[in-house]
Amino acid sequence: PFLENVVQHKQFLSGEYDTTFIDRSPELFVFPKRKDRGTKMLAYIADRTINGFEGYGNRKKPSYSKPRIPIIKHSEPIPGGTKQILNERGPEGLASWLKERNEVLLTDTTFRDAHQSLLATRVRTKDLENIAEPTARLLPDLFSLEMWGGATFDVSYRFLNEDPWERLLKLRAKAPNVLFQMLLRASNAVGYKNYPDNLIREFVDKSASAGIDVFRIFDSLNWVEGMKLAIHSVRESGKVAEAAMCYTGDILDSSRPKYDLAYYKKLALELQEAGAHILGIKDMAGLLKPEAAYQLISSLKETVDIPIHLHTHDTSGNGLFTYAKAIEAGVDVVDVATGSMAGLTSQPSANSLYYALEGSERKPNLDISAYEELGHFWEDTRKYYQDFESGMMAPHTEVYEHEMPGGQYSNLQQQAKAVGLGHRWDEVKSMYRRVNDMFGDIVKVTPSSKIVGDMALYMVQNDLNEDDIYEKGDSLDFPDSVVEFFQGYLGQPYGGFPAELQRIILKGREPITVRPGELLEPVDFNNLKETLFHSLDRQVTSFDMISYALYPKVFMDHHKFREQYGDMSVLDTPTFFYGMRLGEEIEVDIEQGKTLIVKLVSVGEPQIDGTRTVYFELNGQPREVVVKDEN
Ligand code: 3PY
Ligand code: ZN
Repeated sequence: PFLENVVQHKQFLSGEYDTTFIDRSPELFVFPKRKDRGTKMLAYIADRTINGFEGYGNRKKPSYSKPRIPIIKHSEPIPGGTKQILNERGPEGLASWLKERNEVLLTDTTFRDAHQSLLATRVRTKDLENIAEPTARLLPDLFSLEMWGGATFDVSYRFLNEDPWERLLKLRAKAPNVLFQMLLRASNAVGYKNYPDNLIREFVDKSASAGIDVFRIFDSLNWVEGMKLAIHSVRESGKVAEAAMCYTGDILDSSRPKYDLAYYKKLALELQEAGAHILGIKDMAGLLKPEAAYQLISSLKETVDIPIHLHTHDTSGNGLFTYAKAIEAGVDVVDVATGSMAGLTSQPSANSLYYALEGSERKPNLDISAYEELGHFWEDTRKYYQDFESGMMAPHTEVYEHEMPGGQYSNLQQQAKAVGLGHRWDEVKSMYRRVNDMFGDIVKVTPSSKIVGDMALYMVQNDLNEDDIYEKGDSLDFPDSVVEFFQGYLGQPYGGFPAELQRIILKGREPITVRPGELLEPVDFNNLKETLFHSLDRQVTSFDMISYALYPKVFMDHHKFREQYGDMSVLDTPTFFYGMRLGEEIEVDIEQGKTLIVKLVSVGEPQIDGTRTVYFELNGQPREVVVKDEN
């Protein structure tokens, strides 16, 4: 409620982050009466203790040592950083400042892409909050912290039952000095389909006022037409528009000329023309080979005037070599992750890059021992999420063949297992590549990558090969996502759709060629507010409205969860996932200055109605909770 109140406050909405208004505004502390928070929380803990975390069964709670947090002096002022440069000079000023740097700058992705790619996006706000201030104090020279967007938005609600807007506000309060960066899927926002234009504008506007400074905007087909609205909205909000082109194919492979150097040069110019402050190169699968990076960056440096920011994934093990060549060619910023959250499907390690650039005049400004200390925190915290690790143990060069994005690999593998194709995973991977070729060799990144994955699974599951699709296609029911893609609802792929396959898949439906946003009804926010007010039974924030408009069911499920259990983001991560061990005692800070002490005393035998009674002590008082044993 405190955050809800703050977020509604006119001084907060004005975008000024002078937080003294909090102290001056007693109305912020008037909260709606809470029903017994302790009882709700015990119900959640009891359920996890008996039934485990959804989809993972009731595994015994492991013992963890407390993550090591670097010791910092909270009383000292937080050193200034790029956020202050943006505030003082504006986005163009920041871009010029960037271009003048001799050293390479770094974006740390640990709070977003690193865990999206290694731990299925499951890292919780509580853990991020624990390390946000040390990160801000110890790494003030970062260009930015990528900490929001991409899959984090829906996964927060869907699997972690937390509000992503609260994450943003809480982290911003702890890290006021480094630019906050998010990944925005242009007209797909943080979802998997195109949304109405006014929703995109509203999303950008509110994300900017809640604390995002740099928006990395990409379109899953590199369709610039689909990116312009998002770029303009970011410019309107006074923030930094980093328009990114997704790197696909291989500019070194002359037998595959579709995505050659000329293609990227033209695209870069179009993005600059569309208003980009920074040009992003989003190598989402890690396909950019070192020599290709050298050639690409060198020629883009001659093509555009804006700074260039490179993103890659280390899946093949060549990430650092690619960065070394890109840095030699003059790239301005690269994306890295804290050492213990780096490598494999994540970003290359910041620490390794630092040492690799020893002796180079482009070596980044950073306190390497501080980075190592932050790495200790992540090394310890990563253990909480061991059930979400992908199982990849070593560099995986097959990525150059299948071209699957870092964030998709483990996801599609899970999907394959879910439909009984776990043992045919190798076939799924090669089918993924064949589907790409059938679709005309397209850019594969969320959500276009999901469509290629859906089609590959469909073909393997139904034992169909390429010829079958052309011969029997008229009688096949293709996955909805594939049909919508061929209808043009995600935009237009470079080079167009393959006509014969489009005819087979659409079966007489008319495809569109305009921007999908032009055809979508705008969201009626007034109406939405009214509807939500009745179903939430509380004041409705702009954040609620946006989230509901993007993900109605996911948002309402989250609301129901909160009604039932309260805000469980206050629990420590092991308790959130596993509940408690017999005899264990934990402390839960449910709000500033209010701590509950919970002890699990005993668990009763199952009853004939399938329930068990779980016995706790809450602040020393006995409490019982009855839960259904789902085992
Ligand atoms: C996302 O859109 O979530 C991505 O990380 C794409 O690479
Ligand atoms: Zn990525």
